[in-house]
Amino acid sequence: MPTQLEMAMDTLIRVFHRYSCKEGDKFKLNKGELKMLLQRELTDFLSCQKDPQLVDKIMQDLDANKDNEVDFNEFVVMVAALTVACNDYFVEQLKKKGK
Ligand SMILES: [Ca+2]
Ligand SMILES: [Ca+2]
Repeated sequence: MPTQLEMAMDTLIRVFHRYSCKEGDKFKLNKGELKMLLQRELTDFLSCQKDPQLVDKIMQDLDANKDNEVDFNEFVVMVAALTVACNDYFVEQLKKKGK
């Protein structure tokens, strides 16, 4: 039986490849694939952002090696940053409850 953390890691890999294999390079997300992933997998995160340029901005931010594609390393950086933000919120709520 895999642990929860192992399953979470496995899920990250599977989600990335589900979108990256649709067009062009199977191991990288182009802008269309990234947009689809964000819309379907980060729906809440995206729906509270009204900026129509958001996907372009995220793409630019994530694309560390400037090849106009997001590889798995670059994708994981985004997930880690979002997870840190969620944890900050979670800790804040716990602290409020504790008082
Ligand atoms: Ca691709
Ligand atoms: Ca890249």
